[in-house]
Amino acid sequence: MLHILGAGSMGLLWAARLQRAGFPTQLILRNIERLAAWQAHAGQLELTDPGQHQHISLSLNAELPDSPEPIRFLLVATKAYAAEDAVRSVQHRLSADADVLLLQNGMGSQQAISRQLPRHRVFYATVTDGAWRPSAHQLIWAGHGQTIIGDPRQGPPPDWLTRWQEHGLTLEWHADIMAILWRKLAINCAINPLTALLDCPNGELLERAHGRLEELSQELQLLMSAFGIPLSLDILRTQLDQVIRQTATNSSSMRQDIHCGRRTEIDFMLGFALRSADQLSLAVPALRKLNAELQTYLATHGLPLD
Ligand code: NAD
Ligand code: KPL
Repeated sequence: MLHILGAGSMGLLWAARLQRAGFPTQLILRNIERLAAWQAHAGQLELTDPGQHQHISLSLNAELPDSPEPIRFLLVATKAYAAEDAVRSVQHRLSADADVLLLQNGMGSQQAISRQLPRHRVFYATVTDGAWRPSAHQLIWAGHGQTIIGDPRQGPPPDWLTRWQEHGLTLEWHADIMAILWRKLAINCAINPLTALLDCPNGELLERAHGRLEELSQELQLLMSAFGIPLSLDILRTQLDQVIRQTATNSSSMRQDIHCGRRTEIDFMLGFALRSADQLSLAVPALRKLNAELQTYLATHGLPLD
């Protein structure tokens, strides 16, 4: 049994993908109200995959964090700011050999959970799929992306990954997941806050924020290099340009969060980058200015600043 903590867009997408591939899943919902609402719909999920012209209906089991069954495998699919508390709520159920897989965007929550679970193997992932929920029981898999999984302690790939791949799940293993997370972080630090501040889709940044993207790329490259992440400025510029072009019509996750009045994951993007720069007394004025502007913007929208 695979336990999935958090039944939002990513949790439901993974539950659906795993269950359809033949792996039984169990959702863990936050409280009795959410469980009752889920069960009132008989646990039904309507999954629409417009790219594949598919509409699938499936039934997913759910339980509460204090359910008695031990957890052998835990997929954490909450937002970054909720992940530590969510894991704490089920920590007592993890069996000694349980593996944990973290899907959170940004950085910081992963390291905190690794510290929280020193005796378990905790895997990190970056995900570029796009999924959203028109309602609690409907999920749109808007874009198929890439999922890269790795072990921050650089251990070997786990057996479950091979089994999942053999059953058709497209997942990649990377021996240096920290480098992958840093690169994704750099891209998120450059794109997300600017699209939020300019209130524009990703593609418009190329015209409207070219100079700022360049300043940010330079600082992010210096920061990564200081943390031993090998990435030349040219490659970072090229990757950033590619992501902006490939996602030109997308609204970044931060812009979407702000539009919906939701807390953003800023603290796990710019916040993490600034704390990392502080650790090494590295000057990053462009990142700092961007963070200050975003804090003001969030405050004017009545949203949490972290
Ligand atoms: P979401 O808000 O849709 O889902 C998070 C779910 O976690 C919610 O249902 C919430 O109720 C639940 N939750 C929070 N605290 C909990 C707790 N203590 N116990 C149980 N459940 C709890 O968020 P999402 O879009 O699924 O994003 C999850 C992560 O994946 C984020 O870090 C996000 O940046 C990343 N991500 C999302 C997408 C996407 O397209 N949605 C793509 C790539 C990466
Ligand atoms: O990951 C993203 C996000 O919006 O969080 C990008 C790559 C910027 C795509 O929108």
